[in-house]
Amino acid sequence: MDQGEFDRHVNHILTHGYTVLTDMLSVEECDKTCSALERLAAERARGGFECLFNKDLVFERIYQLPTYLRLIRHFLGADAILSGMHGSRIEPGSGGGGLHADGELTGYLRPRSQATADRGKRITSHVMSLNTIFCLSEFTQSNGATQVVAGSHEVETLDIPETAVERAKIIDAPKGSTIVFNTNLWHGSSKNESAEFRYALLVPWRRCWQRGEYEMARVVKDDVLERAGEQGPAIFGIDALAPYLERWQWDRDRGKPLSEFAHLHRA
Ligand SMILES: O=C(O)CCC(=O)C(=O)O
Repeated sequence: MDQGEFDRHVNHILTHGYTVLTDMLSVEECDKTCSALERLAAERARGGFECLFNKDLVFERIYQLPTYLRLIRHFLGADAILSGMHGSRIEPGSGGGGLHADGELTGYLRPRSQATADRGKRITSHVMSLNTIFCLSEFTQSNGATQVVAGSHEVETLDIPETAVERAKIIDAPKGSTIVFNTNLWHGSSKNESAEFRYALLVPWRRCWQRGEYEMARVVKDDVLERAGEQGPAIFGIDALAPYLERWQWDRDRGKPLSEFAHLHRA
């Protein structure tokens, strides 16, 4: 992607709160990823659709897409961390459950984490986190595609903006596209009125100093981290892991005790 196009995506996120990157995955990669989700669907109730990078090689592709990573890091810094990787399969007749902004569970919008001094206001001066949706199906007006309220990322108050529901627009996106949005943006799936499943991957990112939805440095399997190569430690927040020993006993780059304190390692 040339600089001009990259800048257009950056500006679209700044102004509207989201952008759509096309051709992130090929049709063949989308189909393989959907098949992997189908294999995992039987275990869905027991977390089969969570932390997918640990579950099949096809999911490891996601954080190896250079343009995608460049955009994430443009907003969240070079050490941005992966906060989750969830599967989504919206059945015919489902979806459209309502609009929300992300970060209520473990992010900075967590209701219990609001301080009186915040005066009910969100952080809008900086992008604190991004969510990304990989469209494994084509996203259309009628198959459960994501809907967004453009510009709502700038609303400071915590409550849903008054006209959000009327202003929400469903995003059309070709199969293999990625929707990237500021997690302050009000959004949600729409109703799937088609006869097919709508498949997607939901892949949120945060600043390295925020807590992720999972402690990725501990969740990621050793072989997955190794295959992630030199980007792996940043993506999985290895050096962001808070030490459980004193600083002089801790190897920050490896997220483990220094070798002379290996006997203090906690699994
Ligand atoms: O599945 C979708 O289209 C929306 C997903 C969503 O709302 C989220 O990841 O927070």
